[in-house]
Amino acid sequence: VDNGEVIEQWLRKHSLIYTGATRHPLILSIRDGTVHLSAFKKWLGQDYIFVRAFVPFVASVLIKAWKESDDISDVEVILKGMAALNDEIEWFKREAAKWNIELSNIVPHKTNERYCRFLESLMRPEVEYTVAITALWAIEAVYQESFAHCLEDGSKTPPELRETCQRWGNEAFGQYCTTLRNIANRRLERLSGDLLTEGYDNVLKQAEVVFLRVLEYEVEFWNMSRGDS
Ligand code: HMH
Repeated sequence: VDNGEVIEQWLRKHSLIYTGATRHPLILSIRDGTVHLSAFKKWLGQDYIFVRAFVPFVASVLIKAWKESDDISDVEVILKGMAALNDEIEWFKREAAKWNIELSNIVPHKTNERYCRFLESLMRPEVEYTVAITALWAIEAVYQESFAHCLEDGSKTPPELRETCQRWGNEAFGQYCTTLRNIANRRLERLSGDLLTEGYDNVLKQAEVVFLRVLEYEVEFWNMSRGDS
């Protein structure tokens, strides 16, 4: 039986945790304008640290794409993502200055450290490209869906936070996430069909577990910014 693409199946199966990550109370508070600016500032400082660790992770996915991918255009997609991260780091610096946040003084929160260590574990060469690209898609998709929600009609996002929401909620970033999902689906689909590949089932399971781990870390990351942990 064909139940559609692998990621769409996962999104149905794990819809509760997915919604938990993409419709977190912090995001809902930005959307309805009740967000505490202290929570936003805490998020900004911690996310700058996260993004700095995210760059080498994306570089590791790029290397895997170059070595393992069946489609040469994957490398270009990931390279564009890396180029965008270059702008993103500069944006964080400008945004932090606006809010009087001294980035060099930010101490990484335990939750952030755990998430960064998880990224580092995914950088190991033994981690398959399929698993790594699934993680990359999930990490980007959570931010895209979360911040796009804050820009929908009827949202009361404070004007000074709209630029932040635009950064991940814009159309082009949405397109990038769709492309990553298509790549991940293509790889996962190949595994599903390839019953003869030793450990095929294993890689599929690993990718699903990594997807769930990302969602858990994303929920914890939002929680941390609200000051729940
Ligand atoms: C915690 N997840 C976190 N930070 C980000 N900047 C993204 C995802 C998307 O890039």
